[in-house]
Amino acid sequence: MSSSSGQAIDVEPLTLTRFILAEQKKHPHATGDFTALMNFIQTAVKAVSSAVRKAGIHRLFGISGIANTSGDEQKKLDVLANDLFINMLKSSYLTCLLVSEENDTTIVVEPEKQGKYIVCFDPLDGSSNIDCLVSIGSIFGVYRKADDEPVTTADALRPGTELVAAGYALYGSATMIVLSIGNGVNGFMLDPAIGEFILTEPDIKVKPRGKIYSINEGYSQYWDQATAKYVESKKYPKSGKPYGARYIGSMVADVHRTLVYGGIFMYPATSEAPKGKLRLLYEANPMAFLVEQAGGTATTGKERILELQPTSLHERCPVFMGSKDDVQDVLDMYKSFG
Ligand code: P6P
Repeated sequence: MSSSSGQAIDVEPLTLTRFILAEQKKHPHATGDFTALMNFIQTAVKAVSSAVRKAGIHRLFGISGIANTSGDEQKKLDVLANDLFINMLKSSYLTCLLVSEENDTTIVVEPEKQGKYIVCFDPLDGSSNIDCLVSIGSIFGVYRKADDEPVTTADALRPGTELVAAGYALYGSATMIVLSIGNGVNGFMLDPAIGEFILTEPDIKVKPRGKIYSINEGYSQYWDQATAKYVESKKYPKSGKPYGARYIGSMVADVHRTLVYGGIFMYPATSEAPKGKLRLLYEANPMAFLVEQAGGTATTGKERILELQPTSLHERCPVFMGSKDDVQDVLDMYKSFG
């Protein structure tokens, strides 16, 4: 079917909402709560996407941040994104506890609004890249409350193996949500014409081996021996061609490229940062969940990231994730060099 302008219009777009509803129908006992929760997350992402794309224009007119709904103050994008996620998640009546990169402590949802989900999220990861228009993103991981006890911080300090869903939004040349609800990974592109996320990357699988390594080589003097030896082996291989180097400095963009093209993304521990930089609850775990669901591997170099038992909300962990054969090479280096 074509519109009057001759552009083809899909009369049955497979939207993210339809996709999740179809998944829900496969589970007779499903309540529809997760479907509803994802709709609220979609709304937050659409609003953040709109704000991110306006940021440059607002700056052009001397507006440092973005006017919030009341228009009476201007907020920096990462604060605005945080408010959007918190407000959407709370107003869903489906969450009881939130952990945000922007908040030092947990956000306990008012008792009258509590539901069964716990969401750990980074509302705008890589926001330092906004001014140079590098892709940035939002990252989220969803747990189901494991008991009927009153909500405590312990409800969020759970290993990534207990995640029921994880995803990210990439605000790049287009806006995309990449999501897993535990049976594979799918990518949905935002169609601004209809304001819906459309399934464009079904069943994303990461290649067993890639040709790209991704790490901030500026810190190479601080790397441990295993990391240094691994990177050297990619640059000066005993046989075959060297790997290409790509590093965007925005985790969502670097991990998305790794999922699509294969290879390995690394943010290792260093002598300056013994646990690395990336946060376990709302960066490493959700991304590790997605990478494993796509057939890849995600490790600290010594342990499976999803099996780490968190002890604090904002703890960090070293990250090596991507193609399973490439990550195995890192694991072998740690076995040799400790
Ligand atoms: P560096 C962005 O600030 C971020 O948290 C991640 O998105 C990204 O992977 C990392 O930090 C980049 O850190 O030290 O290489 O600039």
